[in-house]
Amino acid sequence: MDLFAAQQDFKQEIGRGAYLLSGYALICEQALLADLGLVLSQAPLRHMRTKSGLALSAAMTNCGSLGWVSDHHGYRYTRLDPSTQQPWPMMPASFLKLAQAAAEVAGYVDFVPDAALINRYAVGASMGLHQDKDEQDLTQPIVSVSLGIAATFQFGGLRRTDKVFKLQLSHGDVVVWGGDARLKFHGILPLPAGEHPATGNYRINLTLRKAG
Ligand code: MD3
Ligand code: FE
Repeated sequence: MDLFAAQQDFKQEIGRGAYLLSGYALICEQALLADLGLVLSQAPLRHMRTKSGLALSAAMTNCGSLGWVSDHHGYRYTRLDPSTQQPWPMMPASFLKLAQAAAEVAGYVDFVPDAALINRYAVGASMGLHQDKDEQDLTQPIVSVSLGIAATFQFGGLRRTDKVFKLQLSHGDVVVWGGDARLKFHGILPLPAGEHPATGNYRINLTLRKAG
């Protein structure tokens, strides 16, 4: 294999507009983890509730100028963290640079995320099939970064009942979701018990979005 082919080998189109960049976050893992710690100290993880009052099983927080929240009113993006009434912490440069580089590798130029949703899964935590459509401009991709214990991701179609395919997302994997993939149903199966040197007994997922 030539060098060019070797360099491209980590990139795999897993659906129209969706690109898995295997291990792409490992180059900046230490910076990501350090910056994540700073964000979590300012905007602690919490279990948000749905409109119907059920707690989401993944603990969540945000950084960037906008943050995704769910409560008895429903889902939306806010400028203030409802638990501190302060602006969400600034988006760390390590998050921004990684997301922009990944988006560009996948063919999405000029991606400027203004929101990073941080999801933390403990053993048994899951995320049911859903679509992400609370963002203003759905032509902008979402970049996801998986850290820690591997999880099984489910990726379906435009209808909840469409057939899903399963994909393992491991520590350091980055996926860019744009084009036709942007509005597809997706979710995470219950996290298996485990331990990872970077995150302990958790899986952490960052999703970088242009929300506003
Ligand atoms: C496909 N998070 O935060 S990341 C979410 O692992 C979310 O925490 C999951 O779904 C997690 O909304 C999955 C992969 C992902 C993220 C956003 C997408 C896949 C997506 C948006 C559109 C299509
Ligand atoms: Fe989602």
